[in-house]
Amino acid sequence: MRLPIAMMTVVALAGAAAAHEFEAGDLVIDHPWSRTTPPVAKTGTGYVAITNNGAEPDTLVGGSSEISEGFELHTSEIIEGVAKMRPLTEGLTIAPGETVTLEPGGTHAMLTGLKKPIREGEPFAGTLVFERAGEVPIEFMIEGFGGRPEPAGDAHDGHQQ
Ligand SMILES: [Cu+2]
Repeated sequence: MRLPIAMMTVVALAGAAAAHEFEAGDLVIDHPWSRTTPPVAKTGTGYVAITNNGAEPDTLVGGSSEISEGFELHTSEIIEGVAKMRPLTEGLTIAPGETVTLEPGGTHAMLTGLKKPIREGEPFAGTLVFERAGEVPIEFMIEGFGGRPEPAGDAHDGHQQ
């Protein structure tokens, strides 16, 4: 998705209460967020929008969170009507001038080996690792499961053991 800069500013202001962003070189990392999990969940998810204002592509290759053992990039695809996940082993490239959005039902960060449930009001620290921009410290805000519409066919429950 490509949004003009001016429009992004308006969106950020409109959501001022909950919006937060991080910058790393030419990258703007907008509103990393996560979802509450049931007490027994072994995995959580992370979402974020990343804009590349530079002249060179950069690639998100991984990351970490303080509440999980692992951090994997996954993408969801609908194959013959069934949502399936696959790891993005090649990373996620953000072309110059582009915004890449990790969101429910699409590409997301899988937080594996959760050390504790994710609860509302308990934001947690993490990092995103880029090929060019390097390791960028961020913080994930928490939204409840009703916080954003759940797309039909999101197979995310398939991850929760
Ligand atoms: Cu996943």
